[in-house]
Amino acid sequence: MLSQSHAPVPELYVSPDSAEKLKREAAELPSWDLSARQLCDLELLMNGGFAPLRGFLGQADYDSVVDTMRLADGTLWPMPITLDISEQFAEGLEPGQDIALRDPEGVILAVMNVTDKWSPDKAHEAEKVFGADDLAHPAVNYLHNTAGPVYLGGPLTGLQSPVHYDFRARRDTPNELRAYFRKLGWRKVVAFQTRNPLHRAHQELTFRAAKEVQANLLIHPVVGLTKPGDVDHFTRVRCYEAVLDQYPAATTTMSLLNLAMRMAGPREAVWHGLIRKNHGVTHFIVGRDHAGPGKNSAGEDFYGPYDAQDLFREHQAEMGIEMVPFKHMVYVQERAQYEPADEIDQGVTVLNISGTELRRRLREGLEIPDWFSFPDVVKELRRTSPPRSRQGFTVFFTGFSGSGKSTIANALMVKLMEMGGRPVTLLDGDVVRKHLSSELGFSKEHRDLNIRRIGYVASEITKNGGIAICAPIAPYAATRRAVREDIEALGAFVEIHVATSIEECERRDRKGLYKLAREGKIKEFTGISDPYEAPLDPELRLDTEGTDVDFCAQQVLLKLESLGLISA
Ligand code: PPS
Repeated sequence: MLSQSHAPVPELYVSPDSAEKLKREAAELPSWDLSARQLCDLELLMNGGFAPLRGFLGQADYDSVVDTMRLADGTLWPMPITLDISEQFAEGLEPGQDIALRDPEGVILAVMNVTDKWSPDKAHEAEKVFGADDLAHPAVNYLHNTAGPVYLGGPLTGLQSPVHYDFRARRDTPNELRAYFRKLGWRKVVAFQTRNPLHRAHQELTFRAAKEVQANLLIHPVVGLTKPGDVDHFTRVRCYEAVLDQYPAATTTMSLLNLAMRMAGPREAVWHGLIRKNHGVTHFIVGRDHAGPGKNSAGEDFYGPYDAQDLFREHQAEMGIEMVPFKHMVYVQERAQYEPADEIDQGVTVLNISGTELRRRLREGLEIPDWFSFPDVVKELRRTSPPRSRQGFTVFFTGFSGSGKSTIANALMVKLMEMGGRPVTLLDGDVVRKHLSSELGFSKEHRDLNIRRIGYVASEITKNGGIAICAPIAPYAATRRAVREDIEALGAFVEIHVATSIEECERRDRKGLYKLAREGKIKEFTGISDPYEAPLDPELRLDTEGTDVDFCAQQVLLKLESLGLISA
């Protein structure tokens, strides 16, 4: 029978006095600014979460971990923890040299004695560790498109832990958690790993798992890096705090784990188990498709639904942590309770809401029933994902000078302000060039910079729930697409092509600029002596010839309404 070991797990920190001295000396060393993922890895290396590792893997350990899931000495370790760097930084480095590892603010957190420097075979790493060299896997995509081409390995001297200002009271090192369990007399602890908000089914299954093995329960959510597109950890932690009230206080606790997940399914499950073992946990819940990365580029699952459980089971004796297989819980309407899917009788009504359906309901402000989640959890999720009609968005007009962009944009702004509800900001071409881009001219490079600046401001407005109306010429399709991508991560982007022909713009020549352009007095004039790439697929194309401004603005409003961005 497993029970918690009382010995502390080894950390890599030196004493505060030595750290001060080493920090001053390390200021002279070549230094590497850690990426977000490396920062998470470093924290768990230093605090013993990744014990027995004593630093980023050297080449022999890396090769062995990739091929056999074991360090070179045979110890089970399924995940390569590597320090990837640029060619440029690698150039001057020699094995034997010390380097300083810094956080994004430049604070030196650790010194690494570089023992190994090599260029990994990333395709091989992807095949072996993640099961396929397929960019649809988030960690494979990271490996090829974000991670540097050279790896460094070597032991670490920890000077200080990365600083967190959020949820400080909820973060514990492995030794802090061990001490907490010891103090409370918790000899058996079952951990639940999660990167999603918890709903009633999760509460039910974790509670049952703890009862089944007669253990205390640790909710151990990941707040480092999870799968792209997940609910942000601030929202999740508020949700977890709401769910925590549903457990008997004396039996359950929660602690946040600053892990950078890889979504590596079976290998990740074993890795998660080893990390939890280091945190003083004796049992670990492994569910269906644990740490699954979603579909591959052929639309199939990367791993079988029970591969993670099988691999964990195979190694659990060696790991010293026991798996509690997670049962898929479903809501049985007739009995008004959750039951394991494999234990229910035929003929009863089973209710379920998938993750996709939940997101749709949140987006559209639809009902989320009480049997599915807790009212406080739903309230938190709604606060973060209000319905589209309350989210920020950007309306991006593009067209020739004098096409009518500014006039229509102004009319739209006034109509939206009349409706009220969200702040509206107009980023008109001329206004932006006066306040944001006064030093820029009209070369391609300057126009692109100008549009990227407008895009940045619009993305901030959109993120914070406002309406940004932009009205530059924005002649280049690729730049408009880049702005769209930035904004769509935060809210809707509605592109409107004001399709007034160049002939009509020149005929109107409101500012007299076309005449000057024809005379060569203004160079690089869009449509006359500079290109304009018309949008191929805008959300709306406005034909201004023979119609008035009010009608054009009405068409935009109708489009916004059909997209669910404004409601009656
Ligand atoms: S861009 O290409 O999107 O950065 O242009 P934008 O910031 O919208 O600025 C266009 C306004 O600047 C005036 N202007 C010129 N336009 C095009 N080409 C040249 N060479 C040029 N020089 C000055 C012009 O008045 C544009 O205003 P709008 O409001 O579009 O008529």
